[in-house]
Amino acid sequence: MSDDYTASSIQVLEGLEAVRKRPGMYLGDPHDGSALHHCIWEVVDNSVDEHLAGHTPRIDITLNPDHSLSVRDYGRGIPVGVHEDYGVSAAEVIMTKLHAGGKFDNSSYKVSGGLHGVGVSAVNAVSEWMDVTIHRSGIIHFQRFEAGIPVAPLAEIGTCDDTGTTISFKPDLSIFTEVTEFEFEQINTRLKETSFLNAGLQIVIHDERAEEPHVVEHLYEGGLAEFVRQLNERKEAMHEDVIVIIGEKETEKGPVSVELALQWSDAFSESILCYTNIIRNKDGGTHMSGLRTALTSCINGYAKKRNLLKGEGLSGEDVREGLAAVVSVKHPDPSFSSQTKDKLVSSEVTGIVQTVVYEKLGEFFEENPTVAKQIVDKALLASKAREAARKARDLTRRKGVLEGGGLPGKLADCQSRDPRECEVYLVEGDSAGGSAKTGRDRRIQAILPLRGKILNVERQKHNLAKVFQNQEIQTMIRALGAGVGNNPEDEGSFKPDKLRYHKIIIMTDADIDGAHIRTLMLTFLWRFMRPAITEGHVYIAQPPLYQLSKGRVSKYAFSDDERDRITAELRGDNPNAKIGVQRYKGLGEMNPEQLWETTMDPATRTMLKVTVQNAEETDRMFEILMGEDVPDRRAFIELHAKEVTNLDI
Ligand code: 0RA
Repeated sequence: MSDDYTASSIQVLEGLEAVRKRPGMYLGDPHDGSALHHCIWEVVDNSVDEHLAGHTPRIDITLNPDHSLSVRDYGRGIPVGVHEDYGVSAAEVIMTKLHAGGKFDNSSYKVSGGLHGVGVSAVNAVSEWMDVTIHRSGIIHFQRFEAGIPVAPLAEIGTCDDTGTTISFKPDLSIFTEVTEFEFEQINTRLKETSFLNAGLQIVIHDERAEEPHVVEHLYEGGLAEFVRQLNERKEAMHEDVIVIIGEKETEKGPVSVELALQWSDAFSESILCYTNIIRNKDGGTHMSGLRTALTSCINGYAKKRNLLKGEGLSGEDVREGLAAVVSVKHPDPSFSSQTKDKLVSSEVTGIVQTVVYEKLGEFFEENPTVAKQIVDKALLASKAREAARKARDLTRRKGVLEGGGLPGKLADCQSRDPRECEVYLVEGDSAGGSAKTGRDRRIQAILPLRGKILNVERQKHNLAKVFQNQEIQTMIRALGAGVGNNPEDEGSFKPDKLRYHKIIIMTDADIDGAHIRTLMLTFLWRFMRPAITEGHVYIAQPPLYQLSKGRVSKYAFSDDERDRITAELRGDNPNAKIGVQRYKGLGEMNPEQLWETTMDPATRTMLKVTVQNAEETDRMFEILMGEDVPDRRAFIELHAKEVTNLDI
């Protein structure tokens, strides 16, 4: 074999080893499920590229009973000929060499091969095994890899009369810990989004892990317009048709195209999703700012021209209230702020999106004056409501100062002033609050008892004044000391870097009421202090469900399974030892020492960290669970009832 071959195969091995050693750098966190699922997107992206190139109308994803996953497309099939530089099949090069995907085919706007980033080889490296099956030129080709290394060369194993590629892989569980199972909901949400963004692409997901296989199919001929319609599914749209804007501009780097769908509803939130070459940019970027500028100037311009404005102009926030929009940019050579592509920074995109949107939306308003008037009226209303909320909040702030220092009287604060080590427990009820105050480590743990059910802010979204006047909510805002409200441009809005405590720990009883109170608190935090959640400051305390005792030995159990395990352990060889079982219904039943020992001691406690996979889904969940619509809630609960394992009736 040539020296070149030896050199490149060493390079391949080193590359695979690097991925196995530092999976986090290539695929995201290997513990919390993000890298595990990233593996799927990486493999699917290759097939999406094959669709973008016009060669496959459909992609099948199968969750197999052995916990492997298969992705099948009906495209041209990965090339199988010997690659001249490497002396092995092109397929093997794609499967083993980092970043090889893009080099074989230089059509623009590829999702994979340098855009998402790492390519299928990185997934191969972290898989116990990966199989590739290629139907091409009438022949079925097959190759297996283990930990990224070929078990044998690509082999011909049969004949076929179709074309396409199937890649199956089983994640290596020595690399992925904690979350080790593929999550159907997460996969479904993401792939549904993929099919919205690729009008006409059929994506079929087969979950074959349970006895009863589950198949879900996504095919949206309407693309982005259907995406927006679904974002507004539970809202009252203000205009029947989704507005669709398409444009393209030539740049030095090649053509940049813009596709935008938008619709206003009677909602109070805004949700604008941004994509570059089918990849979500969750922090927006230049397409987002171009769109925002165009919206503000277009709507203000129209309102002025028609004499609809009374006082000053409408703010960006006002015109975006109730807006659902998806903007998808295709760019031959985009730049992002980081590896994870969360934010687009290509500066030329601002002007392109701005111009395209300004022109086309202006035309739409001229042709649809009734809709335009409704949109302006909605923005005027938003502007008034915002002014009222601002006044209510200022009043709250002033009152806080009058009461002395601003900290609420019910707060038992901690001694430390270093927020990084400080924790605040939001505790249900005064009696549990009392135990927590006595039991805590007063150096770093503060206790804020909250009385009864706090206000359901989901039902008061349109009445912000009422939210800010609520006693328990004022108390929370003042204790946390970081402002309130999710619009960073607003003075007094929530700023996570001002938090007085880096851990906000919700501690409620382990019963249905406790779960309800916890949800009310989370709803408030999500609607008014969202970064506290998204930046990982919110936790849920886990009080024990049982105390088990035998003689002087006593242990705590946090679940029924654990109760059974510990009971067996305490019994030892004597099946008749009668073990004392105390079921805790409320935090109040524990004395301060027990509460500290089981739930609050940082050295031994377990807590759940609140995380969010998908902001739109979370929004929808709060809307359904906490909002006004009873039939919707019933349907949601019925749908998820089978997932509920722990009902206490
Ligand atoms: C490189 C070149 C060609 C196709 C592909 C890659 C390809 C890769 C994957 C990965 C999953 N499915 C895929 N389908 C195709 C084009 C080869 C030709 O010109 O025929």
